[in-house]
Amino acid sequence: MGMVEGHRRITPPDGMPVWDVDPYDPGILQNPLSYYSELRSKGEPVYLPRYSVLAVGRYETTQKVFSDHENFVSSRGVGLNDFKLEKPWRKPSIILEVDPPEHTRTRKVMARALSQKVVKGFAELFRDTAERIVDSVLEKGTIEAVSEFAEVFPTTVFPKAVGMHDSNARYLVDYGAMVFNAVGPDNEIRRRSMEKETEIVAWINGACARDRLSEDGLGARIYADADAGEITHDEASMLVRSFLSAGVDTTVTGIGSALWCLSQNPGEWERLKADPSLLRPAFDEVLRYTSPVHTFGRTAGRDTEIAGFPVEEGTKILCVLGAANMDPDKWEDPQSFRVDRRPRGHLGFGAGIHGCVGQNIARGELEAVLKVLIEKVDRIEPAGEAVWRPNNSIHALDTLPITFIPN
Ligand code: OVM
Repeated sequence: MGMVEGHRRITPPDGMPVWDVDPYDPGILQNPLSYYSELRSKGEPVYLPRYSVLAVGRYETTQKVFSDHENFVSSRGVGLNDFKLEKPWRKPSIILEVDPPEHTRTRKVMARALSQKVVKGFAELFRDTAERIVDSVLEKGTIEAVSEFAEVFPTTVFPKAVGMHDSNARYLVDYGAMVFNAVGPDNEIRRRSMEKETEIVAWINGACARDRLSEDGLGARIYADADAGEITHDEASMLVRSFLSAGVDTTVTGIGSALWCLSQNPGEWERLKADPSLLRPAFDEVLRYTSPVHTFGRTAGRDTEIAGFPVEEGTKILCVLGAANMDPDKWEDPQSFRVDRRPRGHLGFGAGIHGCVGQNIARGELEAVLKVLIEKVDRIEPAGEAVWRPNNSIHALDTLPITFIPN
């Protein structure tokens, strides 16, 4: 059996479009727009011989495949490795890399811990932290907004929300990069982020233990559900690991990308300042426009079809969420950033039963940051070239020079 990147090599059916592209080329990962449009224009699905996978990028099909958990499973991994055939780099997540019925129980526990009601309890923490950071950047004037703003907010509030006794901002950010790079191929980008794997994984796993957590955070809520018998205590520590895997890099990216969107579109910044009811829609538009998670995969759990083409069991399908979020058949003038677009159905949080379970807290963080910005800042101006950082599944900035001008 021929293997490619940890999954079975497939033979595409006659007539399926074939494209000799490497979607994990650093240049494409940094500036993916022309790759997105070419992918959509080839037809669907497209066979990529480089990795022997299918790819979808038109909105309708991407949405459909990504949310069809019966045909396209998550339990075999959401990256290129087929967990049924090769051992994954870490123990599979018991919420992300699992299907119903197992998924249903852990999802329920996580959804309850991350409910709107719980997130409301963090409002003051989010607000105070946002004020402190914005005051400090206004004093500096010009900053590198990834390291001095975007990374600072989540690495300050998130460990407190989870209730971590000891936090390490560098480890949290670097672990996120590992987790998201690991869903891609074994390329240079993935290998580099794994260089400190042993050290970082040891720290992360240690931080998930009950005795490393306070009694009033998100972690304690999960362990309380273990006490109540809904999950085991080992499962509780795995769900805390999911917080640390998915909660930091994603929100760092969201903040950085929001600052980028608003600095590049001063008219939209003015509209947001004039109408705070646009805070939430503006964040959704940031997600649609920048797609922080640009690609996640699924595996055909049985023989099935996509857009009329047969798809055999074991086939990996790349769901290019970034391409779907820019599909002109779905979105009017998709390449314009509009704070009042209200992009219903965008795939920035995914879709279906695996749709982002942390989106309440992500929204709470972003809305707090944007609210303080519109209260204190007059203008947000580019102060140099923004550079994107290649990652196999996250589309994030590496450097973002920005000048903040106070009211
Ligand atoms: C996890 C997890 C959940 C969502 C995203 C993610 C790949 C990880 O449960 O570990 O990043």
